Amino acid sequence: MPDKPPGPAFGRKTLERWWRAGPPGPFRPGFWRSPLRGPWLTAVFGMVLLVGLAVVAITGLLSYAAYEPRLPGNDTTPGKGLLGFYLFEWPADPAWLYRVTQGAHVILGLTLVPVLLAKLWSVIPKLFDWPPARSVAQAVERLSLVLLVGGAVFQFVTGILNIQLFYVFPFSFYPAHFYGAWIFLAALAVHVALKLPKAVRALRSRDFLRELRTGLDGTRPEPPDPDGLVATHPAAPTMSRRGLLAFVGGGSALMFGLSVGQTLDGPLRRTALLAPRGRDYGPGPNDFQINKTAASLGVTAADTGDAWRLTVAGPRTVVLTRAELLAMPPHTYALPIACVEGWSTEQEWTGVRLADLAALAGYAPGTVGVTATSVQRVGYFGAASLNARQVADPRSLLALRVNGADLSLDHGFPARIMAPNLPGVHTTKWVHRLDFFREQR
Ligand SMILES: Nc1nc2c(c(=O)[nH]1)N[C@H]1C(S)=C(S)[C@@H](COP(=O)(O)O)O[C@H]1N2
Ligand SMILES: [Mo]
Repeated sequence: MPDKPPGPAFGRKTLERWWRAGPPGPFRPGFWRSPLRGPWLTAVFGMVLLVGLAVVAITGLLSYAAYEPRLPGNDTTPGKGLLGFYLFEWPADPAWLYRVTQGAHVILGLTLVPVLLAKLWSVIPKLFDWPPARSVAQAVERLSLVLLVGGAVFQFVTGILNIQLFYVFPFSFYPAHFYGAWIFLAALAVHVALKLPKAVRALRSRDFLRELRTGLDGTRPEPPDPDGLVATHPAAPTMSRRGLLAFVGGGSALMFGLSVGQTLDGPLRRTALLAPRGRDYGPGPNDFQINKTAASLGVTAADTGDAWRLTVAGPRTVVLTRAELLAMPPHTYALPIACVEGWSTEQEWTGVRLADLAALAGYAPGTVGVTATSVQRVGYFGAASLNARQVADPRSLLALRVNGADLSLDHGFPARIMAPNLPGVHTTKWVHRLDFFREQR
């Protein structure tokens, strides 16, 4: 008969031990055993991400400028405050610019997904650093990492959901992705400031080309590092660094190869297996990608039939039938629809110059912007404004025809906006009102 009952299996002693050594599992240094983790590997992924994300960030911010949020009806982020500091008058030339910047934003973003995952994998032991905070400085740094990783994941997830599913959020994509970008960029700036010297040193610690020549046999862990990325009890390697880099690079190449086709017209478009707008619709003049169908937005034949009129408003207000528009001087230009989702397609549009319509409304072109309003009553993108430069460009049209045929209902019959270097979202379909306004800047 023992004189003392046995103590509880899980008591103060255990807790004390956990506090010193960390709870069992991933918090213990011996848990992470990949012999490939180390400062050099993390720095390689980090540098690729740094350069790639810089391009994604710049093209993303340009996309916001292309939206011309200062014009009536365009701003989805009224609370942006100083964050709009860099906005400038978006040019109409070159016509393909937004096609390239937004295509690069989306396709490069997709291409970086494997690199982002590899980078997170390479630093995962740090997530379980124990104790949670050794000093105030370290606590602040770890909190900034929450914003960095959380921000990156949020931006990639909202971006990818948007291009795959077209605005499925309980909140609007634009403000979420815009504010998320600034939070992420702020956290990234802090991270780069703190880590860049270390990353540069780590990169210099190994010869990249030599690493590419080293197979599994020669693969050894990096020397122990103060940050604890290198495993304290490394397992035997099952893959060389070269193999890992090839795996991640191959993943990126696959993402790129399966999405770049959405910006190419012609047979290569069908290679965009990862892109919902990668398919081929047929040879007809109206057989190209449709963002939102007329039916999905409740646009009916009654809205767009014989009773349809275009109201052109300025100092003079003019009401025109489609026949009257067709009687005005027609102009034809090949211009791309370049969607914020990254897909784009060039088609040949015929219609009336916006500058001619501005003149009808009593304005000298070059000084006025225009708000185009659709007959659409539900959903987003029923109205958008173009700046004065866009209105004045001779290629800016109220398009009535495409590829030699009347616009189909889904492509915006009776009339839609089509202009050079204009984000697709502002090529308003089923236009029934044009309000010209003097631009105040
Ligand atoms: N009225 C209206 N116009 C619209 C839209 C819309 O939802 N409603 N979608 C826009 C978007 S996001 C794009 S990319 C283009 C696509 O044009 P398409 O459907 O003819 O390809 O139309 C634009 N015009
Ligand atoms: Mo779009």
